[in-house]
Amino acid sequence: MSARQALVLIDLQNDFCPGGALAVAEGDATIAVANRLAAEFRQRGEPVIATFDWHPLGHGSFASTCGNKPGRCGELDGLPQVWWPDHCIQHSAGAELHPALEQSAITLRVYKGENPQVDSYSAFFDNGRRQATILEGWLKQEGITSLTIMGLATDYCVKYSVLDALSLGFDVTVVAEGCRGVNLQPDDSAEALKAMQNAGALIL
Ligand code: VGL
Ligand code: ZN
Repeated sequence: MSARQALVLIDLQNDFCPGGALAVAEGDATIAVANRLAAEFRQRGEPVIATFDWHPLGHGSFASTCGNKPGRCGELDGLPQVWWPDHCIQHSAGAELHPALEQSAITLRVYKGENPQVDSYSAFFDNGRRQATILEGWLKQEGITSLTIMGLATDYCVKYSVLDALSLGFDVTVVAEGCRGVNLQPDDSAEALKAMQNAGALIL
């Protein structure tokens, strides 16, 4: 049997798009790429997975929770932490998928970042790798060995999802055209793509 494939769309939510709480430059430029790829995957009967950054009010990664400045770094649960503006609050408009994303193509929704004590960039594990999402178990159960990954943001959730997927043994292709980064430092996205490639991802 040939490798079963899935498309993983990372955090294509309003808060990461222009006008959102943690807006990524051109974040909305990823939506057309996602729609095109999702249609191709569905046509072949392959699943399309959408992840959600899904924080409770007062999440520990929010600068506002502990009186920090957004964009600065500190420590959360013993791990280095960037302080973010409040974003992707569960059930808020900012946490919804971008309205132009074709939602009928989505097979599985994966939520992360619900534990207020720890941030969770990867679609597979929290940043301390203490708790897993449903994603790995679901992919194994479906016999999927190969992932195409794109979304927001290149230098955080895409990067850590890709590195975890590789470490779990999946073949990973990253569609760079479908990714945009936060770029707290101007080269962060380019460096993230390099790190994913060095770890074994194919960058398209
Ligand atoms: C993300 C920062 C904080 C992301 C999520 O989706 O890349 N970045 N939370
Ligand atoms: Zn977040």
